[in-house]
Amino acid sequence: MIFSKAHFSLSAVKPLEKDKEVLFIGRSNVGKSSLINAICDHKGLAYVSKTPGHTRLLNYFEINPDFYLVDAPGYGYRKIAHFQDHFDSMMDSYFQKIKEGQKRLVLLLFDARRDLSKEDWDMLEYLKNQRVKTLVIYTKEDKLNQSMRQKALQRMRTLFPDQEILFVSSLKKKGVDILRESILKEMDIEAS
Ligand SMILES: Nc1nc2c(ncn2[C@@H]2O[C@H](COP(=O)(O)OP(=O)(O)OP(=O)(O)O)[C@@H](O)[C@H]2O)c(=O)[nH]1
Ligand SMILES: [Mg+2]
Repeated sequence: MIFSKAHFSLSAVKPLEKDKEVLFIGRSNVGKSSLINAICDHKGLAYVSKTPGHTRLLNYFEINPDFYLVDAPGYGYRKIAHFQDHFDSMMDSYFQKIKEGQKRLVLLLFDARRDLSKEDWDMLEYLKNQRVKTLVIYTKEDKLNQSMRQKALQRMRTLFPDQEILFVSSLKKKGVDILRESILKEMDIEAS
């Protein structure tokens, strides 16, 4: 499996501008780092924490020399002074620097149990204005009971009628195979 070769490359404030990158975005604690670990089948690859706001930089995980998974800091965590400004300028610089021929995919993560927050809506709007394909991912699927699942599905169909959406559980490894396939397809990489 191509993802099992993953290793931590480095933390950066500025985008590294690799050929192929998958950027994981979502509010703090939504499960970005856990999902990277599940995709790469490697616990402890990305730092997972119960305390939100741990990650401040872009963390690059190399799958092969031209292909990276990028763990972004979580948004919506207000306890760190000036963090939002830092985050906004980091994102602007990330999207502005994308060059012709470079492949990018954004995975926008939402907690399947919650309504979208103001910051989630702002991020959706922001990403609409970037010319990068975005996949919406609902996380922590294992925490849903039958009625929550119905509610989440309904909400999802109303909010994103035309959008490809995936439910995942990093804990139970649910939806992870399908997500790997989508990533490889978008990055134009043969599964091996
Ligand atoms: N039950 C369950 N818990 C999860 C799942 N994914 C993540 N978690 C838990 O959610 C918490 C946050 O997970 P992280 O992966 O660190 O979240 P993050 O989005 O990287 O958080 P920040 O780096 O602070 O932005 C941890 O306690 C994880 O164990 C999941 O699929 N199911
Ligand atoms: Mg994290």
